[in-house]
Amino acid sequence: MSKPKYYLTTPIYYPSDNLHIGHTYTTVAADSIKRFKKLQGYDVFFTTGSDEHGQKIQNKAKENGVAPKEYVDHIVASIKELWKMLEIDYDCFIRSTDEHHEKLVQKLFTKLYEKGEIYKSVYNGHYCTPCESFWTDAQLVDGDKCPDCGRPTHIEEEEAYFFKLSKYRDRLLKLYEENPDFIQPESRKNEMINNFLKEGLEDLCVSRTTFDWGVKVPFDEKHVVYVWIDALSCYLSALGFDGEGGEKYKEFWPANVHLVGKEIVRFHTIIWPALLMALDLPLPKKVFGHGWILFEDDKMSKSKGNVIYPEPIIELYGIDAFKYFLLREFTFGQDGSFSREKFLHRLNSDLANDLGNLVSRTVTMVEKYNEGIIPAPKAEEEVDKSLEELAVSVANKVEAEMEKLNFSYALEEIWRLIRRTNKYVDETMPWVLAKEEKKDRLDTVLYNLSESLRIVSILIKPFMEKTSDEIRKQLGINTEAKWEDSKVWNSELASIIGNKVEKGSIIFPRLDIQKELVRLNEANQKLIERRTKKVGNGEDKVEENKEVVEEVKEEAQEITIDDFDKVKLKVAKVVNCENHPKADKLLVLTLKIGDETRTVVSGIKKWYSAEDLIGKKVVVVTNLKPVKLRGIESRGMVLAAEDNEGKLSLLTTLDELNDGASIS
Ligand code: ME8
Repeated sequence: MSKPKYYLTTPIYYPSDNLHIGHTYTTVAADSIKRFKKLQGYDVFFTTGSDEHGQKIQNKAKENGVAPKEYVDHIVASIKELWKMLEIDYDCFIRSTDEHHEKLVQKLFTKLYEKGEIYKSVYNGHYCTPCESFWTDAQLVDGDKCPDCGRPTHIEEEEAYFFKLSKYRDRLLKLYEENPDFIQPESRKNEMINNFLKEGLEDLCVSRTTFDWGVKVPFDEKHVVYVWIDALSCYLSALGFDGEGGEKYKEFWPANVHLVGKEIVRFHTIIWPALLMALDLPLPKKVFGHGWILFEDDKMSKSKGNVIYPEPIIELYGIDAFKYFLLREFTFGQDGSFSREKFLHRLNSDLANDLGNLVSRTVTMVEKYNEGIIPAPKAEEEVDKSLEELAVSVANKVEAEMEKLNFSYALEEIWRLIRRTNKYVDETMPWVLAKEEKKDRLDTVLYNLSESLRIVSILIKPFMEKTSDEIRKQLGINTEAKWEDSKVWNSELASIIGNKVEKGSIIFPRLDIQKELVRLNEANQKLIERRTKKVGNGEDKVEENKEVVEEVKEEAQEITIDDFDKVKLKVAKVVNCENHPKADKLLVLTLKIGDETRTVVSGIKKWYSAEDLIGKKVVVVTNLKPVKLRGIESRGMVLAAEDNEGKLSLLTTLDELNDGASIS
């Protein structure tokens, strides 16, 4: 029997800047839905991507002196890097510049025109360039300001094509009425009806002539297709739809759910279904408009310097802690406020104290009291029943919550079981049973703890795959987790009796919150500074992601004195210094280190001239592997400090010392 199909999408994000925790939120949620549905036996297709056309991107590329495609190519590479880091399991990353997508847009546009759904006229309206949006008088704030970004708009008048959106008002209202789940959560539906449909819809401007970075209208090439027809039809081209059919399209369309942020619900629940109606194509089943992640109750923005990037968090605490926090802390449909304290508290309470602790004490006790073998249950008592009943009931509750995309409630149900199991340890006191040599009862308790954890390992899999795998490994389970196995206690098919447990490292160590706050804040600030300095060149962005990740990793890693001892540091005297003949930024230093003389090439010419250095004492790493820098072999590295304004200074000793002196 073929598996039921499930198609879900995230928005295709603008590659105008690095993505932040908000974009990551939607993508992580989609990824968990995919994993959950897969575990339930669905054949899932998950699309994400990038929305690359438009004036804003064209302007940004110009500012940076590169062609638009070159500009987006680099940022898209860094977006893909981020999804890879988060192990996002998407099936298609659609780029609106993909050739087959552009062809589809042209086909759909032409079809709409031929059907009389699109007509040519003149547009006259308030336009916000950064947001690429026209606004009606009623929508503007403080006279002429854009309601989205608050910047001034200006009047634009131009020849344009229009889609007859106005005629779909009644059909849209009927759609909402007949499909109460089409817009979720419910409050967003009311917003759409009251704010947009009640007053009646205006036709929609769907082409522009003032910029050319877009898909050309095939029968009128001075126009490019403007925003939404281009962006929304990505959901179809991702399935290989060519205007008529396509294999994946036939299997997966209509989408089960489009996940979007609340600010673009309007486009997905008014324009998108109207376009599909006009094209006689089936409509998606659901659009879920989730809330925004704010930073300490404020909207994140680069200019306020309060953008939270996911990379440092992931590097310091791992993918699972990050995903768990996003999905557990915020109610999906509502706005939520991010703070580092909240993140660290959740880590300590839910992951270290509740889950980590349960895994570690269970495995330790099986090792200690039964030579590492999970025993069969023997003497039962009343208290076992309540644990067992709760454990087998959680999967159904998770299913019900996931149906409504209530991630936080689904996780809360799972944590109820984890906490109940921890309480069971306190109630049954296995250490007392061991002392009193009540072996049969002890076996049952050890079994029940392990069995409860087996069930937990399945339940958390869609949200925290690595942790699920780790728990299963520690329980000696080497089979794939199956969702149905979480509904049966003492399941014969998924039996763990006789398994040898394998104690691993602590899965979530307890953190010193004050210390971590400083680390987390510094890592994010560093990234913000770099990203603010280096706008533009996306290649830098990919590199810079890697650099920062490396730095954060280094910061996260404590070293022992033995590690430090590996680095041999000495005082050296600069006996000669010359400009590198083939490089603008390099100086070639001749260093005397005791009896030895060696050449070191250093990139410090911006701060020092050759004369500044001759006769000076510096600190050099002597056991660094030699490298050739522009043809000259460098044997060692001189040390320098750099402050946050980029000023650099070479290190030396406080008192005059002979060269060759060791540093430790
Ligand atoms: O709107 N909190 O792209 P975009 C939660 N290209 N989610 C957030 C968020 C925040 N603070 N910030 C961003 C576009 N998001 C269009 C979409 S779709 C056919 C075209 C998430 O780069 C959220 O999902 O501005 C939001 O809808 C999306 O990123 C906006 O991404």
